[in-house]
Amino acid sequence: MTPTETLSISEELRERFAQANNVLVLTGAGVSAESGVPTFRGGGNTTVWKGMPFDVISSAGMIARDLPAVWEWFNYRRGLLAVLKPNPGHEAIAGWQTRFRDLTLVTQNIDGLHQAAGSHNVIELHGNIWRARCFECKARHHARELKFDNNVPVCFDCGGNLRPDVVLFGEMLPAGAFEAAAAKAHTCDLCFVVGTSAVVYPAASIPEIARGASAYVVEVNPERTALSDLCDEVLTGKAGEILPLFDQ
Ligand code: BJW
Ligand code: ZN
Repeated sequence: MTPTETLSISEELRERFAQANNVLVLTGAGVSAESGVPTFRGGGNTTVWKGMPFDVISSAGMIARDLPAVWEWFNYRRGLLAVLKPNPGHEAIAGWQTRFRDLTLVTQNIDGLHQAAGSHNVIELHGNIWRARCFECKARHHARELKFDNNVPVCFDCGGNLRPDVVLFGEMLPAGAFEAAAAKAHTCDLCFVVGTSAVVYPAASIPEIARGASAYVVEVNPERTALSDLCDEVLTGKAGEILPLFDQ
């Protein structure tokens, strides 16, 4: 099937949006691009850091080999994120919470900008850069409680080494997160896929599940992606420009 590709919202989609009860939104790095967060693929100045591609530095192997380097990388990125604000794309999605009987927001992003825009109960598939967790006792700590210097931060509870509470390549997703998202994908009637290249699994399977369960699937992205052909409609453009149009 070839999806309809438009710069504006079709009448059919406006009607479906007006009638929808159960809506699922899957977001990726592109929804935060207009806030100034670099994407992973297709540009962005953190794609390579100190000569290492992100899938090397953000990998389970690197945690095992060089935890201080992983902390240095994440400290650098927290520094970039600290001054950034949600954009109209995040805000539009947050506004949809009161518009539908059930809105499920599933994000691959670790930046916390959806929550900063007012979204609640966000399913974070890949963790959150503002949290750390203990290797030993598994306790989670907020980054603002931690002292960052050249050493690996340690747990207040047991003194064990901490790591960023994010999901790196080759690691399992947080217990229950994918299952909760997949269950909502099975029952949603409208599914938005916003700002993701849809190449990282299992996140990319969520719209596939929704489509398989007969949901109407809409992509919002300036570029075609691995998922475009599966979608019912592709809205070609920036999330911060397209998503607010639904409220006009
Ligand atoms: C705009 C825009 C604007 C620009 N508006 N849009 C099945 C097949 C093959 C491999 C696998 C498979 N299942 C699992 C795997 C392995 C692997 C995987 O998927 N690999 C593929 C890449 C081949 N998956 C995993 O390892 C996952 N774990 C797992 O499956 O556990 C089970 C297991 C364990 C062990 C062995 C086997 C299985 C974990 C994946 C964790 C991903 N982690 C990262 C890093 C997080 C930490 C960090 O930030 O450093 O998460 S990778 C990176 O990619 C990050 C993102 O969340 C993720 C997705 O990227 P995203 O969001 O799509 O961003 P981009 O940059 O790719 O795309 C941006 C898009 O925005 C573009 O399309 C732009 O056009 C668009 N855009 N401006 C709207 N204004
Ligand atoms: Zn601990």
